[in-house]
Amino acid sequence: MINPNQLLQAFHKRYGSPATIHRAPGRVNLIGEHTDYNDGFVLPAAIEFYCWVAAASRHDRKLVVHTENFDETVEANLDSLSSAGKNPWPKYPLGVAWALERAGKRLSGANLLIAGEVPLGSGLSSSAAIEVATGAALLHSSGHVIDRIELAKLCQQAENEFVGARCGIMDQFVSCHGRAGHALLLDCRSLAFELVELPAGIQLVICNTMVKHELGSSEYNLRRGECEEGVRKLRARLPEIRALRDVSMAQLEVHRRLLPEKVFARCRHVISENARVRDAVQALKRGDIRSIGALMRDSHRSLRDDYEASCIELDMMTEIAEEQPGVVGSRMTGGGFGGCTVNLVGTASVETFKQNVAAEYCARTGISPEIYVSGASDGMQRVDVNTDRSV
Ligand code: GAF
Repeated sequence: MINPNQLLQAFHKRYGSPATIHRAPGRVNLIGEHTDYNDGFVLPAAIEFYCWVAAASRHDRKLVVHTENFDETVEANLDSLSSAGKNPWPKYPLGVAWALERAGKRLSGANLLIAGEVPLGSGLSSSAAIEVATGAALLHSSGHVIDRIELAKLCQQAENEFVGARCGIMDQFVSCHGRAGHALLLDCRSLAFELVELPAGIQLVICNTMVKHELGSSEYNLRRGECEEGVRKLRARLPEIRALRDVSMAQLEVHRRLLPEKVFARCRHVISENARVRDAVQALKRGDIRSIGALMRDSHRSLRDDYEASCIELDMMTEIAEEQPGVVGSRMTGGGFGGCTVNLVGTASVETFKQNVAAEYCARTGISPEIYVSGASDGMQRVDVNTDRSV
């Protein structure tokens, strides 16, 4: 856990001035996978792992960004921001500055010190966390009021157009709007959202497979393309639809012959997953833990078989989890092709769950997993070190 006082000291040592700190969390998605870019529904929660950004404005148009994670510094001019270059991490903070400026938020130059604690490349949205924390820091140090919905959208634009990853809005949105103890139901078309309280006596346990299959980002873009193809082809008979969000399972079945088999399966995942998100919210509201577990299991199967976004390690991790006492449900979380599973586990069983899953996964794969227990946390905040409060 990063200590904000130490971060301020490190900032002072590096840049010789005081600073303001913002932090933004990573996320875990309970259910609703690969639905955000189909105008659908998602149910993520922000987690207690953050990206921290200490910042102070400068009198010129220069950005100096140092990351503690790689012990590297980049410098850029706000008038000539470019995404060229092989090093991936600077594209996130610079991309956010680019998107903010393009949206008419005139920024002053700034010195930034970034320290991220969201495990990198594990599907827990370390990228959304750095984007949102940097965006908030830059807006604040330039004297702008922060509108969280606009910030989420601009961070997504940065990732889509500057970094070059075609992600949806889920990760940036929950990093801005998460609430402690709650999951967030988001309508990715209207951006209307509702906070849904998580049940007492249940913990979020995140199991990191420690693998990341390199095909991940290209497969992600392929899946998006297949969903778009599905909409295009279905429109021949359903001209009113704009996205898979608008198609019912009955309509998909009726028009099945319009679609290549794989595209049909991708559409079936998205349409059934949207229904599962709504069912999961109802189940949460009535405290129906068993139904939530069943929905998580169905979600994983659908991602594995219809969407083909899982991998051997994720399947194994969920299988092992399902064998443990006290587990409510288990599924892959995030984009897939490696990364983490999300598990709901009864509080009394968490320690045994962690030990058993780690031992069994290691025995089967030779890989030691990391297992994190996290409450659902608040979204982006400014951290007031003097009063030790978040504002
Ligand atoms: C990644 C993306 F960034 C999200 O927008 C979402 O599509 C997710 O994969 C899959 O649900 O995290």
